[in-house]
Amino acid sequence: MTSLIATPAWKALEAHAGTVAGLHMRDLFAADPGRFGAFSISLPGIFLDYAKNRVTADTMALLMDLARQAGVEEWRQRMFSGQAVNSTEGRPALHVALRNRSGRPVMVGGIDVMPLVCGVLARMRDFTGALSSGAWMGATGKAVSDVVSIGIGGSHLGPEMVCEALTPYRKSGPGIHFVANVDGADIAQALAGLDPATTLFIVSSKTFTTPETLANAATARAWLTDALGEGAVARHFVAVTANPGAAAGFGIEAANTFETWDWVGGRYSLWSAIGLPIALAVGMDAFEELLDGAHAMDEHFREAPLEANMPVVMALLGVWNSGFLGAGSHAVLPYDHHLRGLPAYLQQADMESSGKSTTRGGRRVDYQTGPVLFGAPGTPGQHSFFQLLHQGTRLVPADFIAAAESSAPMGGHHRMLLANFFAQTEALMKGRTEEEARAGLEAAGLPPEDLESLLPHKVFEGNRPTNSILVGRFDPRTMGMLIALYEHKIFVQGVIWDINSFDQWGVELGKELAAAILPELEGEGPVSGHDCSTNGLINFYKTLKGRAP
Ligand code: G6Q
Repeated sequence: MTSLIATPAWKALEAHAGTVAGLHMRDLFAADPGRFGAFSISLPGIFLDYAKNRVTADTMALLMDLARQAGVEEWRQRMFSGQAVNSTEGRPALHVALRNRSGRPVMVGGIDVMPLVCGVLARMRDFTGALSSGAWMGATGKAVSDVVSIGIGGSHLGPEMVCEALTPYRKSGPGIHFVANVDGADIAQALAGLDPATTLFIVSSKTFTTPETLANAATARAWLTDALGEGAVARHFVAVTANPGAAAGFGIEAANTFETWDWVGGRYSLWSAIGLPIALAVGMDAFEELLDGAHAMDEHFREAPLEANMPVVMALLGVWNSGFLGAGSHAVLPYDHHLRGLPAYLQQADMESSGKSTTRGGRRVDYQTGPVLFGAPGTPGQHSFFQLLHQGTRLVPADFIAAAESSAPMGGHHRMLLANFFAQTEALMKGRTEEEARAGLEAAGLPPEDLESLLPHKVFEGNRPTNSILVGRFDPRTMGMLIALYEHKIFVQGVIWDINSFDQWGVELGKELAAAILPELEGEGPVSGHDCSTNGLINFYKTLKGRAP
């Protein structure tokens, strides 16, 4: 099959990129006062301004050609109709079914999965109600005061991020804690101060074979049973899994096991019972509003023409920035304290999905795929790594994300926050010319020799691409829209790059090697079966542990 970069649409973009290379966004704005209107998309609840990108109308038209050539519309249809778009694992990727509020059936292998999805949602509603009302009691008859969610990767990052993002919508009810790391410090910290008699554990693991999660679950179980005996497990453990047999083997009853399915990818699973901690934190009504928001974005993604399709446009800008402007990274900058976990969440969503170098057909790609995603909340980021965004040698496209309304109105804080939000994208776009810098230094009364030496440092090239995403407020619905927006952006990029966004084979090798090394750490004597660095490190560790090799 022809490589992406040999296709007509890519070649046309390559030729076009030469003409855009010399353009500065300042000039594009000066030439077209309607640029904001032309390069923005407004949906009920969420707004995207992408005018501050190094694109013209021609660029966007050529990018749309690329999307059509790559078959974005057909792939979108395949995903929504339950075809096995996760080709290397032979599965559909049907996170959209989890928030399908349309009443339309979603078929997997000839079976409508919507009754299953709705059934689990109903069970989640019963469970969260019982827990918050105190009807669910622990083994000693006490109500639950704390819930500890044990899971890792896709079974952790989404629930934790959304719980944090929806802090203003927190219902009174049990405290929610998360344990992901196999480092014992994580669970030790979570359990410190908790009372076994009033603590409930959710073991979230699609496979129920993940070593970190099973180790943490075993430690939690021992902590509980040491205090309350084996019989307590039934009242203090629930599971979310696609492997109920393994959960039963652990001692979790079928009645306390919430089902998820192999057609839901881990990093796309917060909409399933994996989101149980979210439902506990904000209540089932708010959890369903989160699903409603995601569904609204799904409907937009399904139906809007590519030109006016928010995820498609964001995806194409990402392809443009990496494929034609040489950007190797992408910053996500939420101007909202409660969204501080969003970059870490998107790191998994994006980098595990797009960190691939093999096409669907098994060929090594000869172009760049997913960028390194990073980020931090504004304004702390401005006092840290933004220097590189403004004046570094690398081009770092960025998404700025903010809400018009604060969830914590405190004097003028929100206006200050938003002033920074607006100012940063303006500064990144405009930069500061030598003339402007000179005028500023002259106005400051700098002596000529100091002025000349300082001048080069005061110049900002500008022309740095940014998207601005603005919502009314970060409520459950807009959070659902925002997350689904990024999910579909990632999917569209995967289609264009001809990679499978839904597998993650790259995480396997390290897991296998760790399993082989684990017994070696316990064994006597030096190890010699690895490269000399790994042998040396393990043997030095043994020395440090007081076990001479
Ligand atoms: C995500 C990945 C991965 C997964 C974890 C946890 O898409 O598949 O991050 O979520 O490895 O897996 P389990 O839920 O099976 O424990």
